Amino acid sequence: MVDELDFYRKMLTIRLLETELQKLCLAGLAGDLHFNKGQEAISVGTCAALAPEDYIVTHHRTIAQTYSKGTELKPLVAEILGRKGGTNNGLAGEMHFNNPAARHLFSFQLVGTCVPVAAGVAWAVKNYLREPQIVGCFFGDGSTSNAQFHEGLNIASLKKLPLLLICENNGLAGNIRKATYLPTDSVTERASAYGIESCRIDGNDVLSVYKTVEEVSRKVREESHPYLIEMMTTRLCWHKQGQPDARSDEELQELAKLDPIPRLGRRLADRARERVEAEVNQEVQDVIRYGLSLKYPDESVIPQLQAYLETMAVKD
Ligand SMILES: Cc1ncc(C[n+]2csc(CCOP(=O)(O)OP(=O)(O)O)c2C)c(N)n1
Ligand SMILES: [Mg+2]
Repeated sequence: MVDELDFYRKMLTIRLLETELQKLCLAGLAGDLHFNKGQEAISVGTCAALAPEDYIVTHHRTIAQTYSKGTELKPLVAEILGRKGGTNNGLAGEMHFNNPAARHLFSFQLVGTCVPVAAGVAWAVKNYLREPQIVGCFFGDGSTSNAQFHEGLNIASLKKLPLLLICENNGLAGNIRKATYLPTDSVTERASAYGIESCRIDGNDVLSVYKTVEEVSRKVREESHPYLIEMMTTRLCWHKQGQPDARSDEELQELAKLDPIPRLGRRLADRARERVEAEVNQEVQDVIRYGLSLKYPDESVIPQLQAYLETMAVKD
């Protein structure tokens, strides 16, 4: 259901959370994180349109997706800070994060790897579990120049897998610009080469993201085939915290005009918007304080890890 205030709350939560986490990175209290500033509409709109039982697989820029898919803030922040109480006991961190309870199955540091793995999950959902769920896979435009992207699309097309491919096209791979890695005008052309239907939308408009994913995911579910949505977006932050931006301040100021959060905020009544802003601000401050109060993991997490790995084993 379209709930503009809820979309605003979620996008703002991601923005303020990442702002606080960045301060911790710069103070040496958190690792080398990848943030989503400017790209929040993609994960919030997509995950709101997916069913809660649908699965997601993500790339390295993953905080927004996992929060949008339903991971609670406390275990999320604990994990990002490498503490006990994190979804993965503080051992996975941002880029190897997963939370099966929210159906976020994997995230990958290696660019492109998420695509064939998501195709494998979609194969298992369709042919092994025989469930009606679909798999959403989030990846960047840079990863479409990686061999694994092509392998994943090839098999997804041949096997007619229920795979929704979400390309977050920010026109950058790290600090490198599109002309260096993307020889086609669009990523949709790459999907066409594999006979995969696709469309291109404004990924900074959360309402358009939601509506498109709602329509397309129905097709993917009912007709069982892959579909690629190229979501055009703007990263308004550094690629990662150890690597300051190669773009000029002027360019970033120009791009900030496309920020999805004030864009949605202008549609809301002032009082409701201000109330949400105050609540989110408080919630983020509280959860950061909570995260910093937690202990780092020790060897006591090993039996828990072993028990977890056993639950992952395929039983016939
Ligand atoms: C296989 C592999 N090669 C190189 C890297 C280094 N690397 C990390 S992020 C990145 C850029 C990825 O660009 P894109 O997929 O567009 O995602 P974005 O960072 O723009 O969200 C690269 C090359 C990596 N992580 N994995
Ligand atoms: Mg990119």
